[in-house]
Amino acid sequence: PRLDLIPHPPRRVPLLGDVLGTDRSRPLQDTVRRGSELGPIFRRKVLSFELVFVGGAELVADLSDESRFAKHVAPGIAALRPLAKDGLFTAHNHEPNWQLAHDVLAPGFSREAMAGYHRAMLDVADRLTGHWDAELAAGRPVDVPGDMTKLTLETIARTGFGHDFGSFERARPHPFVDAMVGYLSYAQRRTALPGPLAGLLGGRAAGRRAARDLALLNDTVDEVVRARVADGRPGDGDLLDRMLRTAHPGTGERLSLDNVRRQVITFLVAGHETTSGALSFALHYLSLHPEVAARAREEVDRVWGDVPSPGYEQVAKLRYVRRVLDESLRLWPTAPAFARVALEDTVLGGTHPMRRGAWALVVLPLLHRDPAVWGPDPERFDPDRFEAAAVRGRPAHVFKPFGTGARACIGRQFALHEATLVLGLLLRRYEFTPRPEYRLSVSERLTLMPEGLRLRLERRAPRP
Ligand code: MNH
Repeated sequence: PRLDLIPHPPRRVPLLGDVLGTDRSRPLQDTVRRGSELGPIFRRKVLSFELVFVGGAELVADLSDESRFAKHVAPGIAALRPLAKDGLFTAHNHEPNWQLAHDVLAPGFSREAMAGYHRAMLDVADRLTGHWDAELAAGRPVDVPGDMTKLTLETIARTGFGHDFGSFERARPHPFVDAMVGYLSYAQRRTALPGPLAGLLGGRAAGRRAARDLALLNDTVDEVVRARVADGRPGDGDLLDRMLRTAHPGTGERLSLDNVRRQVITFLVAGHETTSGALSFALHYLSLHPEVAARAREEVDRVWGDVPSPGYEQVAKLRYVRRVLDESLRLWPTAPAFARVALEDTVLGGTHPMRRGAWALVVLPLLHRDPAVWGPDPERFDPDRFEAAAVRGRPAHVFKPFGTGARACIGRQFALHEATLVLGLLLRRYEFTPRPEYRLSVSERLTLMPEGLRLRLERRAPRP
């Protein structure tokens, strides 16, 4: 965009730009704070590099025009390239493996495929409630982000790859999770302060640790793939099966073994961090809003009745629980930003000329709080914002937690099914009490998480 038209923070420092006075461990929330002062489009300078941020609904709608804009692999995602290379999430639009993998894997997210994953999702949820029952009996509050991460990692590993990390049987997180968190945080730090400065501040120890994390992630995945290949039996049509055995319907091409590794890493990472955060924020808000929790519980009791384990079809019927999730993702979209690049010289929103190849970051927490769309009190948690009539009354492209266009989230239905199922099961079984001293504190490692969230549980009286 033509930069002189775009506001920036008032005080700039020679050489460093707008870096000083920023919160390096929470760059997204820092940007959101600046953005709410600076307006629908603004820029921040990091060293000699200008980043352009967009949070206003009209401009985001324009950036969603697929004929003029496309996904850009911005620095935050580019930092994951050493790990995920041309895997689905980190691939450049022009890389042939994107289309190939997309076409081969899309049927893995069809309705039928999802129905096939349902049983495994229930099994993993049972492990969670088993663990929570034990915590409850021991009089301990539960570690929500920790346990949601175990749940979502087990779910994607089981449904996608027939692999069991044994997360609930471990006292410490699985080394894969530690390595992943380590690597994501490293990638984020490098992004917040790119170039030689990041190297200096990060230090060699950080680089060595990142290399170790990378090696562990690769080894874990190699082991999962090797086990399946050695096994020889076809799996039950899970994602790994599709990756290894399905030819492209048009060209007959297959994914290379190296690309399969990249896809497995991609799905293990992309398939659990974000859903874990979404569940955690939803539980946070449910604990703070007993009237919302009561309505949601009433729905679960009414729709599911006394069936011991709800069927696939019964999950989508939890309309209000789903709204709780949507509203949590509105306030805390756990993948909080994505980038759009101009495919041609164009004028963004009729005001900001952009050259072909110029790009901007969509800041979802700003979009999701634009008062022109969400009214005067966008911070208020209110699932009724997602009632069908209210949704119909809003323009398109105002709620984008799963991104947009051809590169939008392939796992959206998977995440929503899993999260709705689990919230339904938890609401049916427990009451959640917040700890009075807890104030929401959101940690960032490319994705968002309610840091330190613990809840006290009570077992609900068994239903008559
Ligand atoms: Mn998911 C892309 C958010 C769950 C696998 N995901 C995206 C994008 C967003 C996103 C935003 C687009 C990023 C961009 O434009 O650069 N994803 C989420 C959220 C949740 C989520 C908020 C949960 C809540 N994602 C999942 C799950 C899976 C998954 C579950 C896998 C099972 N996501 C992906 C993949 C992509 C993606 C793969 C890349 C798709 C592509 O580029 O073709």
